[in-house]
Amino acid sequence: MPVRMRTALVPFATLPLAACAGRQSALDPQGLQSNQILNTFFVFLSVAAVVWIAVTIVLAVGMLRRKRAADQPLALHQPFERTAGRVVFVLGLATLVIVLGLSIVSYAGQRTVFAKDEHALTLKIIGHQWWWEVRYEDDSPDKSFVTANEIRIPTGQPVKVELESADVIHSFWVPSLTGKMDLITGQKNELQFTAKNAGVYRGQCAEFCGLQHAHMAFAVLALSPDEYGRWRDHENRSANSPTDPLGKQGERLFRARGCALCHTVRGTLAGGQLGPDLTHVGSRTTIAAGTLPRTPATLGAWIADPQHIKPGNFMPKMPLQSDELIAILNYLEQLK
Ligand code: HEC
Ligand SMILES: [Cu+2]
Repeated sequence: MPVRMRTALVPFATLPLAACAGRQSALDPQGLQSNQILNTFFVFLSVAAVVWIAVTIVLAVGMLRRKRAADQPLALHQPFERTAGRVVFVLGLATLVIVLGLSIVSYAGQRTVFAKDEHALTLKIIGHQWWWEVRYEDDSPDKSFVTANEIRIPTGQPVKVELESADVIHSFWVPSLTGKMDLITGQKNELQFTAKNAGVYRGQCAEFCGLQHAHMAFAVLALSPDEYGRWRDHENRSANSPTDPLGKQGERLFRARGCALCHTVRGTLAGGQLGPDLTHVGSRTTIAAGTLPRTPATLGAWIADPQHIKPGNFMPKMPLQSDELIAILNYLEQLK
């Protein structure tokens, strides 16, 4: 294709942006904060567009009505100089007013985006290379629990996430609900958001954090308050104990083959801290930080060779016989 034709096609490459909607889009806000961010964005965009169009028009007029070179280019033309001075002054003033106006719009927006609600539901989120630890902490420890890579929240209620990192800097970003915030080692950052509508929103680490950064996603499931309450009660319980022989064998192998060194399954002897909590892994929607949907097939493939699915991640390929793999898979599937 000739270069000129290719260049002419470039603007069309942005067309897919027009379809930005759904699970992960700042242009389709589903939270109070993301709504505010989008409104602020549109105010900035409109003002900038008006200024840009005005400048382009003046430039075009200037070019079309170009005067012939004067006989004495250095001679001053007093009335013209005065008018020009006034125009520059007025435009300078207009720039000042626009910048101040936009600052005010931006500050006003921050009141919503960074609002703090004392009664917010508080979660602690810890970034790991390359997955998310999610801690639901209650005043009474018997109502506190840990999960991973999935955040369930009630709609209509402010949610505060306290962000920390276990290793390098990560960034918490759910564009449909709110803006970004970094997770930094040794520092506590906070972000608050309120989901307006029930739905599943995708979040993504937004700060390059190593090899598998692109596979460090998570799901936010906004549920009705009733549904959320039921989920929380269930999630707070210890893991199901398998009753069938295969499941029992799987539970044994989970410890015997070393899985328990890195993973916790509450209510069992497995108490490892290096990897995601698996107490209710069977009811999560994805595995490996949003890399794959959770099905028996993907879970089996992951246990068989996690390095194939997510090269470089910190779960080693474990040498398992196929019958051992089947037993462990059967066990994990029961951890609903
Ligand atoms: C050396 C520590 C370690 C060992 C041993 C280990 N894992 Fe993992 N596991 C991890 C880490 C770290 C992750 C997160 C990987 C990622 O997503 O980047 C993980 C992720 C997982 C996940 C996905 C969880 C989720 O919600 O995404 C499952 C399931 C799992 N491991 C099962 C097992 C089983 C079964 C074994 C034993 C055969 C095992 N693991 C052994 C560290 C370990
Ligand atoms: Cu990252």
